[in-house]
Amino acid sequence: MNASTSPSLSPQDQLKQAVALAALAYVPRGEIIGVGTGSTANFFIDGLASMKADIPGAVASSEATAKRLASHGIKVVDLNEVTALGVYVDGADEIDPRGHMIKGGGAALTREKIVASVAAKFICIADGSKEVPVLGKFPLPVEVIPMAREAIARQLAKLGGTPKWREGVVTDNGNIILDVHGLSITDPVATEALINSWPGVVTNGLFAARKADVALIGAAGGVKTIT
Ligand code: ABF
Repeated sequence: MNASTSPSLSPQDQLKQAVALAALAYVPRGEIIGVGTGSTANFFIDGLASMKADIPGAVASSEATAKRLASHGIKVVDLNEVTALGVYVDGADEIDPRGHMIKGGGAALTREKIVASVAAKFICIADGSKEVPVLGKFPLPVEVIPMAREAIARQLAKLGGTPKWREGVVTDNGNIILDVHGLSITDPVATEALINSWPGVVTNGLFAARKADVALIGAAGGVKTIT
């Protein structure tokens, strides 16, 4: 356990908190930053509160993140009001040794990808359970315009996976999520581009064309940095 993590947390949450706090070192003073979504990102937001005087504000990747930032008194800035973000800090569902990721377990993948695309650096924060040699054990989320749900599901099945509609979930953008089970994604850049090319797909959870520049991975021995 890192000296600054909370002993009352579960071991996995301690790892999440350790990487989240380590990411604070990458926050450029005086610059607006991008902030992701999820339990690891929440630890980052809570840590960011201690340096809120050092940043003019943050762009949120979800309504939930915007609320949490605001609850700490951190100014939430619309992406349309900024031309650059020093860093984007976010968790992942899986990350491979090259920094390619699957994201979107929290259904915020599209906004996450948009905010990440504007940032100079992507800092991925994840506990060690997220590290995999090949992406795909975690079902790949795909955000789809509702009327295209079955058409896209048929296309995804042709890739060899089993798409399942995440029923009851509507994204912040009013769309649905298909989770593709059973893929082994050996070429994440090509797979990301292919799925995104189908009409009706808003985006998919592969973050490969824009991968992590720095990954902070939490393990029992401490925080491992992969660049
Ligand atoms: C976001 O939160 C998502 O892209 C990813 O699905 C998830 C990771 O969640 P957690 O940090 O709770 O494991 O980053």
